[in-house]
Amino acid sequence: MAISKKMEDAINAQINAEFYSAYLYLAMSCQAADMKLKGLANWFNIQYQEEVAHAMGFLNYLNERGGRVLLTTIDAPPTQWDSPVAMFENTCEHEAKVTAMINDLAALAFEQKDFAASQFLNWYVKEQVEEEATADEILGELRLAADNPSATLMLDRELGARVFVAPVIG
Ligand code: OFO
Repeated sequence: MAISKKMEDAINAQINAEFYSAYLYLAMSCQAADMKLKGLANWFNIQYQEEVAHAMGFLNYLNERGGRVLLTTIDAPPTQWDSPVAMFENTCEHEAKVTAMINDLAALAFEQKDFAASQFLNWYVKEQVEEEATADEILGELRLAADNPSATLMLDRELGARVFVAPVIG
């Protein structure tokens, strides 16, 4: 079944949103590096790589379904956050928005009886649960450590242990 124009447009918008996510986390990674928080910089750098993988997952899927990928302008992310806590508050807000977009895509697939797209989107639905839970957990830990430099440093070490594992999408 050929992909509908509406689904094609929605996936193209999602490709742009995932690349924006990548850009946002790369900006956070750079500020963290500037603050000498190496672990935090590492964590956001890996998040950036994951977002590129998410974008590529949609891009490859649209190609596979015979749709036309259209790459559009990526908005500039903010360049400054007041603290690591502010970065994760922004991350949580942003991921909630992305979840809403993925849910809209899943609803569209369902409405159009595009079960292939539904199956493909399931991966992203589950991934968003994990994305939101992880960001929320780190935000909680950072809030607890906020006024304690040694706790912040310990947390930074933990965040430095994250490694990139290319996701198998779909
Ligand atoms: Fe692609 O999951 Fe975050 O934005």
